[in-house]
Amino acid sequence: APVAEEPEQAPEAEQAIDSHGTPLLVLYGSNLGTAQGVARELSETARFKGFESQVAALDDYAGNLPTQGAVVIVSASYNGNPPDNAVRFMEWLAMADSTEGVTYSVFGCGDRNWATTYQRVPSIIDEQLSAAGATQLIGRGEGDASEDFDGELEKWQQALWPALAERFGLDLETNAQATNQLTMEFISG
Ligand code: FMN
Repeated sequence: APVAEEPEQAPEAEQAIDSHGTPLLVLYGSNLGTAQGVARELSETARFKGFESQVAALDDYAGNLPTQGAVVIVSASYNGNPPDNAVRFMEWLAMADSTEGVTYSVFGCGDRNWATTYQRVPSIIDEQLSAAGATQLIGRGEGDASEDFDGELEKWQQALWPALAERFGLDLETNAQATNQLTMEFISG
């Protein structure tokens, strides 16, 4: 009998804090691996912060977005069109009745060299999710491959984690600081 494919797992990250187990699904639309790589890193960070996190392609969750926890979406655009593994998702989303109960945030991987369609797919995903009733956790992030992509990703993450902490009543910062404190005491001791 065919075996159901397991969702991709980020490598087990060492946990800095106790697991609270809040689900964080990280979905990507990616042809060349940039958005997929960002998604994996985000999921690893999430595990480190005690989330129960999985990574998958957008198409694996067309019509099937979870309402438990949060969904983070990272996508590229190709001449304004979705990457190959986000085509079905975009088709579903354009017709979706309701995405109520879904809490999400989008980070777009783009390149301003494609001026007229810069960030086209991530902006459509963001708009359509919201229009169908989903709750936007924080504003969309925009990484520009021709500019400071990593800086933009960092800035967006600096808003993402505190927003998740607030939404789900988590104590991520205090725990992270406690860990830093311990590390410092260890080093100086
Ligand atoms: N970026 C945009 O913002 N809008 C576009 O329309 C767009 N079209 C692209 C077309 C081609 C053929 C290529 C190679 C890149 C394009 N880009 C565009 C940039 C990619 O979306 C960006 O490099 C992204 O990080 C690639 O992600 P991936 O490696 O996950 O596929």
